[in-house]
Amino acid sequence: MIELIQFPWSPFCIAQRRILEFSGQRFKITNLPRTGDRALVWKLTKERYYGVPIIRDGRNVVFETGEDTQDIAKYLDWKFQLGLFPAELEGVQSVLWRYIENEIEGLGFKLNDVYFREFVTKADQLPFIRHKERKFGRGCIDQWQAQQKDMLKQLAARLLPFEQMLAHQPFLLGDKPRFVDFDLYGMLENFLYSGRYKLPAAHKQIQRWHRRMTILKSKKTS
Ligand SMILES: N[C@@H](CCC(=O)N[C@@H](CS)C(=O)NCC(=O)O)C(=O)O
Repeated sequence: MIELIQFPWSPFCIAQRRILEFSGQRFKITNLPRTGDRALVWKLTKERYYGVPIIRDGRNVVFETGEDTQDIAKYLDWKFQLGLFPAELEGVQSVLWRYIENEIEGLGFKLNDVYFREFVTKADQLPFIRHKERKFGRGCIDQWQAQQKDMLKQLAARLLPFEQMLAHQPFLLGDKPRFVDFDLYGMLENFLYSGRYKLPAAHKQIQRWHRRMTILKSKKTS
């Protein structure tokens, strides 16, 4: 059985988890014990990777080999024949997933992190803050709190292209869900993880699509 090794709130992990659920296959979730403890990932990847998500499928351990790769999603797509990466959409998807994983993720995780005390256990809060401050500077989470209103406005603006796409079709690139649908879903579920936010009120199409994405099952298995 495939095993997903993850943090439950991580945008990239949520995207892969939703793909696995969509596949209809049985899979197992392993949450890393503590936010700072990557020992399991380090061991499974033979000391080549410490990020999440990774997946273990029997003797295969799959992890991202580059900043903008989609090795895990492509593996799942190949294994379960999900149709997430058709060749004719590869170019447009690769442009979109960079936008999704930078412009959308970059605001969504900061907005969610403002409430980290509500979803990170007390014992994990020190490594969590240290991890953030090492990358974004001391007091970064307080700054994100101060910028919350502006960041919410920016997020709504950055989501507008998706609202426009969904006005004409049920999924971002047509009548079938593709990788970028799951990718955007993961980033937005991370933004929503604290339970303190809603999707922007103006983006009705995104709200409908989000409900659809939450329950979607692959036709192959349903
Ligand atoms: N492009 C990667 C990004 C994954 C990523 O940034 N994961 C974060 C957690 S959300 C991570 O583990 N970063 C390394 C670290 O925290 O040390 C993917 O799609 O999986």
